[in-house]
Amino acid sequence: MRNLILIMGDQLSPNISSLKDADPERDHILMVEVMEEATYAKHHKKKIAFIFSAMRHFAEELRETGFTVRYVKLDAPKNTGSFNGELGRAIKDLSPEKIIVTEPSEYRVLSDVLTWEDRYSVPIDVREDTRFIANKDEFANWAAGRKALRMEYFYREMRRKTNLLIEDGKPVGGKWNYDSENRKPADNDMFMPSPLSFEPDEITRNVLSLVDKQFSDHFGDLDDFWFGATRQDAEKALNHFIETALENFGAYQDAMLIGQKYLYHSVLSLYLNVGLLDPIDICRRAQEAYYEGKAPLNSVEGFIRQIIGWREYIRGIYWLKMPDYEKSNFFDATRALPNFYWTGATDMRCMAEAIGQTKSDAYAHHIQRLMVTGNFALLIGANPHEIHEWYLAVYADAFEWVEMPNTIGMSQFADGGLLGSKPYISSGNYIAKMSNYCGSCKYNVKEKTGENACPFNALYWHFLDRNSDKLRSNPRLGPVYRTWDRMSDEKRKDYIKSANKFLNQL
Ligand code: FAD
Ligand code: DLZ
Ligand code: SF4
Repeated sequence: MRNLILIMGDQLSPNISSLKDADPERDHILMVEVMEEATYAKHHKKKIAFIFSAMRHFAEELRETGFTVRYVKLDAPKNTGSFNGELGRAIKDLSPEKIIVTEPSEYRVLSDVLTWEDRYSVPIDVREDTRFIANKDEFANWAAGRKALRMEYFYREMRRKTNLLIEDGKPVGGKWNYDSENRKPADNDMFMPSPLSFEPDEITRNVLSLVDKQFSDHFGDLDDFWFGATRQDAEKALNHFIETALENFGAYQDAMLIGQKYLYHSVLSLYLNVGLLDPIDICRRAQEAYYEGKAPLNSVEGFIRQIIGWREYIRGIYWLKMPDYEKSNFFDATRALPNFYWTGATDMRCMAEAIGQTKSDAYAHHIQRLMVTGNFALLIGANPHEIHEWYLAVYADAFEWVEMPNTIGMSQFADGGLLGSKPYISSGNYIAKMSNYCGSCKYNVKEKTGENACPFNALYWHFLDRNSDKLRSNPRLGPVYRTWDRMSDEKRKDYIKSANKFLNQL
C-alpha cells in the first residue's frame, strides 16, 4: 500500500482534494467514528446520528467505486476514540508510505494534524479544501488594508468570480442586493412547504440505536429522525426546495410562525457542511430556477448571497482571526447561560418555540438563531463562549468554522464590530412584527416594564445603558441613544429596575 487517505466526517465529497489522484488499487482510505469528535462539544443526538450515517454511506459509495476503506465504527473493540489514536493504529497495521488528508475545517483539528508528521515519522500531505469559492489567502488579501470587512463588498467579488446572476459584467436587474424586498412577516394561512424527509434505511437504523445507547446524556431528541444521509438524498432535498420553497425564500426569510419550523428556508446547511452538496452547484440550480421563471430575483439573489456571500465570508473571518477570535468578549459578559436553553422551559413563547424545535430537530432558522436566542443571550449579558458552545452543540449544521463567527461576531458582537457594524439587538417589537409568537405569550409585548411586560423590552434598554461607553459613539446607534437620553429619569429608572428584577430571577 502506498498512501493512507484520511477522510473526516465533514469531508464526504467525491471531489475532495485528498482523493484527487487516489488509486483504488494502491491506496487505502481511513474513516473513523471517534468519541473525541462526538464529545468535544456535546452534540445533539440527531447531529451525531446524521454525521455517522452519512459517513457510513459515503464509505459504501467509495467501496462501490473500488476503494478499500478501513472504517472504524464507534463501538469497534479496538477503537481508541481519537483521530490520533486511530491514525496511529492504522499506520502500525498498514505501514503507508504517506498520509494524505484534506485540511480539517476546524482550527483545533488542523493544529493537531500539523503535528502528525513528527509524531508518526510518516510524510503527511495536507491539501487545501477546494470546496470553497474563496481560499484562505484570497480572503486575507481582500481583507488586507480594509478598515471594515463588510460582507456586501466581499459578496460582489464572489458574484464576479462565479459569474452568478451577472450579465454583461453587471448584476442582473441592475442591483447587487434585493434585501429591501425581503422583510415580509408570514401569514398563518399561507401554504407552507416542508423540507423533504427520509425514512431511515438499515445503515441509519443501526446508527440510531448506537447513538441512543452511547449518547443518551446528550441534548436533543433522537426519535423521528428524518435527515437524508447520502448524496442522492441531499440532491433530492435540493430539488424539493427549488420546486416548493425557493420562490418565497426571499420575501419571508425573516418571518417566524408558531409551529412552522422551516417556512421557506432550504434546510440544506447540514448537507452542504458535510460535503453532500456543493455550494456552486446549489447556486447554479437556483440561478436556473430564476431563468426558467420559477422563482423571482429577490429570492434567488437572496439565496445565492447566503451561500457565496455569507457562508464564504464567515469562513474567511474564521481563518483570518483564529485562534484569538474564540476568546473575544467585547462587552466582558459573564452571565451563565440560563438552563432553559437546554430544556425550552420558559414562558417566553418566542424562546420556547426556537429552543423547542432546536431540541426536536437540531434546526432553527437564521432569524430564530439571531433575533430570538442570540438576541436574548446578548441582552442578558451571557458569556459569549458559553453561548458559542451551545450553538456548536445543538444544530445539525454546526461546525466551528461557520458557527463561531456567526455566534461570536454576528450574534454576540463579542468581536467589537469586526463582522457587523452594530449589535443585532431588538426589543419585543421586532419579534412581534416578524412573528405571531407574542399573541400566545404569557408576557405582553406592548407593556414596557413590570411583571407582565415582555422581558425583551426592558432588557433592550438595560443593555444599551450598561454598554453606553462602548456603543454610544457607534453612528448606527446614535438615534437610539438620543431616544434614551430624551426619556424622563423616571422612565429610564423604571426600565432599569424592571430589567434588573428579571435578570435577578434568571
Ligand atoms: P437558508 O436560510 O435556506 O439559507 C441557505 C444557505 O445559506 C444555508 O444552508 C447556509 O449554507 C447559508 N447561510 C445562510 N446564512 C448563513 C450565515 N450567516 N453563515 C453561513 N452560511 C449561511 N450556519 C451553519 O451552517 N452552521 C452553523 O453552525 C451556524 N450557526 C449559526 C449561529 C448563529 C448564532 C447564527 C445567527 C447563524 C448561524 N448559522 C449557521 C447561519 C444560518 O443561521 C444557517 O446557515 C441557516 O439557518 C441554515 O438553515 P438553512 O439551510 O435552512 O438556511
Ligand atoms: C462532528 C463529528 C462527529 C460528531 N463525529 C465525527 C467522527 O466520529 N469522525 C469524524 O471523522 N468526524 C466527526 N465529526 C466531524 C469532525 O468533527 C470534523 O470533521 C472536524 O472537526 C473537522 O475539523
Ligand atoms: Fe417573545 Fe416578548 Fe413576544 Fe413573548 S411578548 S413572544 S417574550 S417577544
